[in-house]
Amino acid sequence: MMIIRNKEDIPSSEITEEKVYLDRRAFFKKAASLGLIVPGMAAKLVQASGIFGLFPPLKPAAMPHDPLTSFHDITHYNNFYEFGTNKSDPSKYSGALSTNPWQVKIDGLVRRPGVYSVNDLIHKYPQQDRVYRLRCVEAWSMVIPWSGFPLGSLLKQADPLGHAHFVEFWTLYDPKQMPGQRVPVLDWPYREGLRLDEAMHPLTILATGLYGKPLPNQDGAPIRLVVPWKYGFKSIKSIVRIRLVEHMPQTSWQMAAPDEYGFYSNVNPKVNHPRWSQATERRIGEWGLRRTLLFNGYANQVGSLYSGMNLRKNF
Ligand SMILES: Nc1nc2c(c(=O)[nH]1)N[C@H]1C(S)=C(S)[C@@H](COP(=O)(O)O)O[C@H]1N2
Ligand SMILES: [Mo]
Repeated sequence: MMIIRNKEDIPSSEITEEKVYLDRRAFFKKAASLGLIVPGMAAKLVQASGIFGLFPPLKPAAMPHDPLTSFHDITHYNNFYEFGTNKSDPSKYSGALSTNPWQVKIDGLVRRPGVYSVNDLIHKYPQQDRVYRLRCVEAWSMVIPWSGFPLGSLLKQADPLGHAHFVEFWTLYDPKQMPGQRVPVLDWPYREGLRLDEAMHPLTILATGLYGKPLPNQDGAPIRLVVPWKYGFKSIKSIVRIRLVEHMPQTSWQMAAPDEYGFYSNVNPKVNHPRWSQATERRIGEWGLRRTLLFNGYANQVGSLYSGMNLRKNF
C-alpha cells in the first residue's frame, strides 16, 4: 500500500539528531554486549545520561522517518478494557466481537441526524492513509499506518447547530460480546469527548483500517477515533454513537480518576501524570527511551487551538 506522510509533521531542525542518537545507541549496544548494562537498566541509564549531560539528549519522539511499529505489536499490545485490562487480552478475547454489519448513530445538536452503516461510510468518504504516532498516557508509543477519513467530513454532513460546542462518543455496550464490561473497572459504555474545533480538525480521523487491512477487532473494529496529538485513551474504539452537545461531556476516564485524566489530555511533556513522568516515552519495539514532544509533535498543526489556554489547568 502507499503510505502518505505529512511533510509538515516534523520540523527539519530535528532531523540532525538522528546521527547523535545512532551514536548513543551504538554506545549502549556495546556496553550491553560487554555486560556492563542489563536490559532493565537501559531506560534508566539513557534517561540519566540526558539529565547529567554525559551523552547527547534523547531522540525526540517525533522523527521524520520513524519506522512503523510492526503489525504484530500493533495487534498484540493493546488497551481495550472491554476485553480485559492486560495488554495481551484484546488480541485473545476480541475475536468473537461481531463487527459487520455495524451502525453508527450521529445525533444531538445537528440539523441532519442519521444512522450510517460503516460499509456505507467507507464508500461515501474516500479512505486516506495516515501515519500517526499513538502516545499512551502510560508513556509508551507506536507509529501506526492508519486508513480512514476525517471525522470533520461526517460532522459537516450532520450539520451542527450553532450551540453545538462539543462532541461525545460512545463505544458499544454489550457485556455478552465484551466480557470486560462485566467488571466495573470503568463506567461502561466507554465514553469520550472532544471540543467541536478539535473534532473538526483535519488531523482527527475515524479509522477503519491499518496496514492496508480492515481494522483488527483489538484495535477498535470496525470504526474508531484517532486524535494523534492527544493521549491514546481519547481515541475511542468500536464507536456506535456520536452526539453533538452544548456542554463539555463526561468521559469514562475522567469519571474514574479526574485528577489523573483531564478532558483535554493533550500530549504534554511538561505536565506529568500524578504518578509518573510524561517527559519521555518508550517506543514499542525499540530499546531505550525517546523524549516526548508537546502535542506529540503536532504542535505546528494544532497549537493554535489552545492559544491563550493554561495547559496545566486544562490538562
Ligand atoms: N472503547 C475503548 N476505547 C479505547 C480504550 C478502551 O479501553 N476502550 N483504550 C484507549 C487507550 S488507553 C489506548 S492507549 C488506545 C490503544 O489503542 P490500540 O490498542 O489500537 O493501540 O485505545 C484507546 N481507546
Ligand atoms: Mo492509553
